[in-house]
Amino acid sequence: MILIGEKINGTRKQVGEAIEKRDADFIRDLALRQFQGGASYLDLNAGSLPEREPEDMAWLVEIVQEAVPDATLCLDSPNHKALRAGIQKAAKTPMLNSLSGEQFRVDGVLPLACEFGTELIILPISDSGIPGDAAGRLAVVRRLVEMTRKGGLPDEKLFVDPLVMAISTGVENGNITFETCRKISEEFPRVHITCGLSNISFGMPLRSILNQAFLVLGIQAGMDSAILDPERRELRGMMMAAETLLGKDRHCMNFNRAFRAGKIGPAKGA
Ligand code: THG
Repeated sequence: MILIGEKINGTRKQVGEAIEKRDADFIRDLALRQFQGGASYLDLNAGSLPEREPEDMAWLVEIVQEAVPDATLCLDSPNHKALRAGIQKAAKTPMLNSLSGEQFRVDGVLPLACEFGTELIILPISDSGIPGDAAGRLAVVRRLVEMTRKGGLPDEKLFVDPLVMAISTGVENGNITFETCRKISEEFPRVHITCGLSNISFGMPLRSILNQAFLVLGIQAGMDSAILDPERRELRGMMMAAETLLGKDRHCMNFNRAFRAGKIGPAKGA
C-alpha cells in the first residue's frame, strides 16, 4: 500500500494555528512521525483563505521537505495558485491533490499537472456534483483520464479516488465506493486507487474499527493507496494482514518483518 499521511491539514485547529504562527517545529514533528509510520507521501493542506494560501503552501513545502527529504509531497488544494507556489518550492516533483471534472479545476489544475508531469489524484466530481452511483463516477473518471492521456501523463501517475462518503449518511456508501474501485481497476488497470479513509466513519462511534474494516474491504476491491493517519498502529496491522491474506505479500515477508521490527502487533510495554 502507498500511504499518504493526512495530518498536515490546516483545517485541523492545532495545525491551522501552527501555520499561522509559522511554528516550524510543530509541522516538522508531524512530518517526521508520519514518515516513520510508513507514509511515503505527505499531504499538505494549508487550509487558509485563498489570498494567503500560495504563501502558506510554499512555507509548508519548505519546512516539510527539509525535515523529511525522502518523502514525496502531496499538495492538497483546489487552488492552482497555491499548487504552483508549492511546486516551485519543491525539490522533488510533488503529487497534486486534486483534479476533478469541475471546470475550474480542469482549467487550473490539469495544465499544471501536465506541465510538470506530476502524479495526480483524480476525483469523480463534476459541476453537477458527486454522482450517486459507481456508473456516474466512472463516467467522470473516464472523461478525466482521456484528458490526462492527451496531456501526456501516463496512467501510472494517476491516483483515482472513488470518493468515500460517511456510512452514517447512507448505508450504501461503502458499497458504492467498493463498486467504483472494482470498475476502475477493470477499466484502467494501470492507475492507482486511493481514498480519504476516515470519511467513512464520520458521525459514528468506534471510528477506528469502522476505518479498519473499510480498509480491508477496500484493499480487496483494488485500493492500493490511502490517505490516512499512519500513526494508527491497529490500522497498520490490519492493512498488512489484509495484504498478506490477499496474496500481495510474497512469502509473508513484509508481515513477518514488520512484526519483528515491532511495527505491528501489541506495542512494547502494552
Ligand atoms: N480525498 C482526497 N483528499 C482529501 C480527502 C479525500 N484530503 C482531505 C481529507 N479528505 C483527508 N485528510 C484528512 C485530514 C485530517 C483528518 C481527516 C482527513 C482528521 N480527522 C479527524 C477526524 O476525522 O475526526 C479530525 C480530528 C483532528 O483534528 O485530529 O484529522 O477524501 N483526495
